[in-house]
Amino acid sequence: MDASSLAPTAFIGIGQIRPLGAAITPVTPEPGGGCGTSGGEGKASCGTSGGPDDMPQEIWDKVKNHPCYSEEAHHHYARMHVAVAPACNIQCNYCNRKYDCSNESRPGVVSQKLTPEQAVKKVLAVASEIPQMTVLGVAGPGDSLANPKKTFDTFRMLQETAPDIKLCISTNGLALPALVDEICQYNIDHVTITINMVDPEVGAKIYPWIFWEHKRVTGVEAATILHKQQMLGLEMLTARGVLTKINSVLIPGINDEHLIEVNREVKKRGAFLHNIMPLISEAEHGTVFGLTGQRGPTAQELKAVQDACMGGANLMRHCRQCRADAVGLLGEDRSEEFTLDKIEEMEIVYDLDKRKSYQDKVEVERQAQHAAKQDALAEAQAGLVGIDPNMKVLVAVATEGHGRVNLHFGHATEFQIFEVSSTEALFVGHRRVDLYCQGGYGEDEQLPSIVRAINDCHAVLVAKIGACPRDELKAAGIEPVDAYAHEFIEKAALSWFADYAARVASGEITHQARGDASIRQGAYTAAEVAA
Ligand code: CLF
Ligand code: SF4
Repeated sequence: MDASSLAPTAFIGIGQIRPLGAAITPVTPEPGGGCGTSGGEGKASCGTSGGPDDMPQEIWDKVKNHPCYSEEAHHHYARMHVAVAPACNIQCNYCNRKYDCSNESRPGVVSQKLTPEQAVKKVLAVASEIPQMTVLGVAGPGDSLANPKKTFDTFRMLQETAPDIKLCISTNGLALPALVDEICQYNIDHVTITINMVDPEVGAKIYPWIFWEHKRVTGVEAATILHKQQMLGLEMLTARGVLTKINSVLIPGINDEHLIEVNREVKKRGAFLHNIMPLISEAEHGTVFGLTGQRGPTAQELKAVQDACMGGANLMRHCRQCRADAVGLLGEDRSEEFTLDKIEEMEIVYDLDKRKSYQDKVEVERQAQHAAKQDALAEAQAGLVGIDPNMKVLVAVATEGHGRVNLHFGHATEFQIFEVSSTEALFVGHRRVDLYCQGGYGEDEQLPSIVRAINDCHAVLVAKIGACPRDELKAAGIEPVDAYAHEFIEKAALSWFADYAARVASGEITHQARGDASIRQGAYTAAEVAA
């Protein structure tokens, strides 16, 4: 479907959604205890973009090198998942764990299931090869806490051998309250709970059944039990100072506006972050939603719900909806380098001192980048004086890291999206795309899908771009810009915006609203980026 042809009624307008605001009364978390890793005075009020000045030191220490809990950290630090938890105690209409594709990147997908012993060996292998891998997560392919022995055995063994690696789990929450003490015992500092509803009537449309007290429970009764367990588990973790992130899957027509209520309720209970993710739904995945034609949201529908939640629980917007065996920086997947066969042949040397000194270097580079970016931004902001403060546009950015516009259009497998105005360039998400440049030449068949993915953007900032995609983007109304190659992203975006606003003011161009964009649903192209 061409995103530009989507009916306007398909969009959720900001005005249609009740904004969150000052009316929210946060519940003061109970005093911390246990765990030995207390979060201090309740939760910090910053989002993933926060830094050391925005939160208590003990919270910053927990998030500063966790790529999911700190947006900035995800450019520098990697995570890995080990697929030790195959079973699940509920059924979600968007999940089918039988589907497996090595090119597919989405939750529940995995190539090899591991025993705890195999998992620990794999973690040590990755830790010795990727010293900036700081977090081990158990995120399926089933539910981490429906497999408590395998999950906790893995963490126990790993703690004994690699104490510097942070432990993280993701759960549907059904078994959470009963296992909070064990979570604290293993110093698991980060817990994600997937919460898609706080109203069991909504929940009954998402969860056909749960397995509870040795029997299958269905319908509203099942959703009621799940809801109570999720809320109780969240409150218990907050009381113990464990940082919690809430993942919510946005399912148009089922829980889209309802997620604002979810955001309000989880904030009340002390959630550190709220990650609203798009439903991925294709018939080929064999899920109930895929087979019944339930669509995922468009990019603007997702953004509208996220924007409406601003002011509530802080948002994560850089999630990549990882596989249950993902390895590497968010957005890259190196799991194929660490299959069991390959690990057998590797010389594994887990060297804590070497890892620490590497991470110290990463921190030095991070600080230098941060300082240079602040200088660049101050310079760019001088050019924004007098621009209509109500004018906001989205720009897509091709980057391979270091916070700069430094990637060829044809080499991008995703674009970062920034909302630019006269006051700031704000990261609001990313869009995965098919690789345009395949084996050294442009794949013109990919262009329409790339245009659809960034169709709500006014410009795309790249290090370089060929004549053909340049013309096609222009024809679609998206300005290809390579004038800011290797510049810091925010500075480039603001400088382009100042120039754009000047052209609008002079009458050279007319400012027009853009359309909507599609979110990539199927497997992504795993083709190698041409050298
Ligand atoms: Fe893994 Fe999740 Fe821990 Fe991160 S992922 S268990 S919190 S270490 Fe991160 Fe991946 Fe999004 Fe999850 S990008 S799907 S939010
Ligand atoms: Fe699948 Fe996770 Fe839902 Fe279980 S909780 S059915 S593993 S998505």
